[in-house]
Amino acid sequence: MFNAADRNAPFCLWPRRLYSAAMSIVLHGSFTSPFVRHCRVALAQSGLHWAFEPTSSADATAVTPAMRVPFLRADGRLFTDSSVILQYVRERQGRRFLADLEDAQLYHLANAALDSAVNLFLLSKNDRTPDNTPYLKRQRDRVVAAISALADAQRPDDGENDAALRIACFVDWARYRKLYEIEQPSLLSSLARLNQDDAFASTHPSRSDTAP
Ligand SMILES: N[C@@H](CCC(=O)N[C@@H](CS)C(=O)NCC(=O)O)C(=O)O
Repeated sequence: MFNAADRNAPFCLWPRRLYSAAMSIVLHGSFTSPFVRHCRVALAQSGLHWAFEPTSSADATAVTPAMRVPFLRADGRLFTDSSVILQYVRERQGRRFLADLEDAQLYHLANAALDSAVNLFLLSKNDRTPDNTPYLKRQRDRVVAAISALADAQRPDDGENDAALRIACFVDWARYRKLYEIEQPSLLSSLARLNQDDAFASTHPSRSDTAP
């Protein structure tokens, strides 16, 4: 657990009961999940007082009916999907989550691809692959088609734009897991720009060294 009141805050180890009482916003999730990463970035950008509690999807089972990470406890409420967590954070910032139709289209396309890619990744651990399960071929085709469409699309470069962030979280995770060849210059240059923001760079899936 660490205090993440601002993006540069050092990690500090508080006894759990003190920390739970002091924090009214606690994000639960893993260090590698791209959905969790997007929420961590938005919270770091928000200036809100919040904390991160490393939580596995297995641990989420007893807490959230979605049985996944991330989930967020905030103001006595439980939010069980990254999209609604982002909406909560942006509204607390006085901003709209996904300001227009173009942003919504890009965000949801990247999200559809990310959902498929994560499912493929998890199923591959049980030897379910596109080669032995026809529906998974369709899932893989969706990921590949979406990567191509996202590479061709005009994307906002604003580091707090949730369409740009969702695409970047997807691309960085897929590269980290070595799942897809993503070499399109438009996607890589956008990723490089977002990496200039410490909130994004410090949450790379390899950075579980930040775990307390
Ligand atoms: N739509 C969800 C997707 C979350 C998700 O797929 N999380 C993965 C980790 S990256 C998970 O917890 N999977 C466990 C499972 O599906 O049982 C969101 O945006 O929060």
